Amino acid sequence: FDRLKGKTVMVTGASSGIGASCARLFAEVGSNLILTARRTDRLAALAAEIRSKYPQVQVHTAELDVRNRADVDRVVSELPAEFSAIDVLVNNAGLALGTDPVVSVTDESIDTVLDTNVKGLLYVTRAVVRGMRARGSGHVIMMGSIAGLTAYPTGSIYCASKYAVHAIAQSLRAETLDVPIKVTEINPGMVETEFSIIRNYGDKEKADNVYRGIEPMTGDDVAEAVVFAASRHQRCVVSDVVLLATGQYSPTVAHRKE
Ligand code: NDP
Ligand code: 8X3
Repeated sequence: FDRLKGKTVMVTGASSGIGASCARLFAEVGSNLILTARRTDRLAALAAEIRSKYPQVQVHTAELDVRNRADVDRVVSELPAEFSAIDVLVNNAGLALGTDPVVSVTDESIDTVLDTNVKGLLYVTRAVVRGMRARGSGHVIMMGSIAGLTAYPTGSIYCASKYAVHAIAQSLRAETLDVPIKVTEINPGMVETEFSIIRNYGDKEKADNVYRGIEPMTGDDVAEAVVFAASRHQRCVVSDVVLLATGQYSPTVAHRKE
């Protein structure tokens, strides 16, 4: 992982789960970090933890709601000089809201999930790739999902958002071959983070039920794949990674121990 030492890595949604795990693992391999999310208290605590453990790692935190187009452009354009050349963007911020069938899907779910997972991801990608293109290199890592490969009942909006991530990744890859910019999609299955708590509006019992009888992956498992992809030789692109919990086949098929 020596190739990542001294590189500048931006992680969206770094305040929790997979994003926070990515931040910790990139720090471990010596990358400097731009950590963004809405919950700045969480970012500050994570930055303090990383600085004390890895004093050589530079960390910049910024409050950022990826749905706010103007804020995305401002945060990227106003980065301190030492962080302005982003080598790796981890487009991780995202969520699902609710488990409703199409006929009763809520306005809140439609707007929040598509605004965050699709439009927000595009705003951040656009703002960062402009600089990568100008500098002649870069790597964009998209947090997709197996929900972006197989749609399932009660998943319509979330699945649609992750199918869109897959499409954006493919378009971006084809558009940036000449630079070249690397584009990687990471598509995890079950990962125990705050994802299911948020999806189920804080209902811990429903969230726990998602992982009933199976050992889900952790954010660290996903971070290992992200750092692996980011650390390949310049001649090699990890284009797609699918990660499943052991015993899981698809979003809806898993062997559960009773
Ligand atoms: P968490 O809920 O633990 O983390 C989600 C992160 O996204 C938080 O840091 C949150 O930060 C951030 N976020 C949410 N909305 C916004 C927003 N509008 N602007 C900026 N940041 C935002 O879940 P995960 O770590 O599991 O999720 C990370 C990614 O992984 C998501 O894209 C998710 O779809 C994907 N994924 C998750 C899987 C799982 O099973 N857990 C499986 C496959 C993919 P804050 O609230 O502070 O803004
Ligand atoms: C989260 C995985 O299968 O719960 O992206 O939709 S799933």
